Amino acid sequence: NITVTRKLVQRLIEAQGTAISGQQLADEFGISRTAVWKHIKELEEQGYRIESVKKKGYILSALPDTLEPTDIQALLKTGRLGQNMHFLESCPSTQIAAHQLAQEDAPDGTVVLTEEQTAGRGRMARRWHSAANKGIWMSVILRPDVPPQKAPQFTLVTAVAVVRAIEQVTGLKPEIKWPNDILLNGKKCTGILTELQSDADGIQALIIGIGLNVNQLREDFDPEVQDIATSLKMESGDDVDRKQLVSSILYFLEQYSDLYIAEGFGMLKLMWESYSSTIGRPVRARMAKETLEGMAEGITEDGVLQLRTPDGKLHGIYSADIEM
Ligand code: BT5
Repeated sequence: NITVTRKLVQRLIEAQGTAISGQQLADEFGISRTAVWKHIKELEEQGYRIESVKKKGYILSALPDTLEPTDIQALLKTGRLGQNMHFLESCPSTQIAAHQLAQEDAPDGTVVLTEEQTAGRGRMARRWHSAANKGIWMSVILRPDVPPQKAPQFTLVTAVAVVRAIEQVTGLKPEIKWPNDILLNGKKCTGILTELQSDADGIQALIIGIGLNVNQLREDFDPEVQDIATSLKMESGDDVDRKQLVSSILYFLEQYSDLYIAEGFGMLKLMWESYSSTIGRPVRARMAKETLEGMAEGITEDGVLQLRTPDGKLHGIYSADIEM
């Protein structure tokens, strides 16, 4: 049930900067050239920048800063991820919405996106601050055919995908802090939360939550995180196109999760380690019952952090907060 206006945008996005004449668009959509022109005007009012080049036609030169799903889908280069996309103007948490959809049999690759979360969450019931209209607050439903013990690595696979997408879209060079943080200049720009729906038959669904600070300024952050958080805009000095970023994250996430499922963690472990700020450094790992200090030597094939304490013992860390 997509309107002509939306289809027109998709057509202009797919043209990738080459002009399409009003006549051609009129023919394709079975409407008059005047009607095409009216749709173009309407789109300009919505914030789309469209140049009309004499004798050539229309070129789309900029998209408005919205998360319009049909625009994102026109940018997508995936087979499955994001092909089914739910957009919510505001919601408590995209994780909650995605869990619900997964129970209702939403297909592998379903994405939930929102402009604002009123109860965004991190690990262990911590809060995730999600300023309205400034970030990417997204959950992806995957239904991989792997045993439950292979689930935790999806957090690491997702971290690599998000780093690659940030690099591709902004040129920034993020680092990964084990297990689920992405940092720029030592401050957190992304958190990842992987949750599981499983039963006796194994994994029913993975719900991968990604919170990415994109266009916030310092004052847009809650005082609680102002000193530890950063955004892509704060680091690059530019506004960043959230639609491109979503499309790029989904592209890399599909590539890397398929690679992980087909060939195991080997390749991705190497990539993860190359982006890691944790490995090869002295760290403090705060866990529920104890705190250990030592050298982070690497991660295992299972994604477990290997920490060597001064007494020479090697400890496998499954879950912790890392301080450096
Ligand atoms: C995380 O937890 O980093 C996982 C965050 C996942 C958020 C996404 S958004 C879409 C989806 N829907 C949800 O409801 N959640 C997911 P954790 O490692 O526990 O870190 C939480 C800590 O990060 C908090 O205690 C704060 O210190 C800090 N924090 C909160 N909001 C932040 C922000 N916007 N930027 C940077 N740090 C933040």
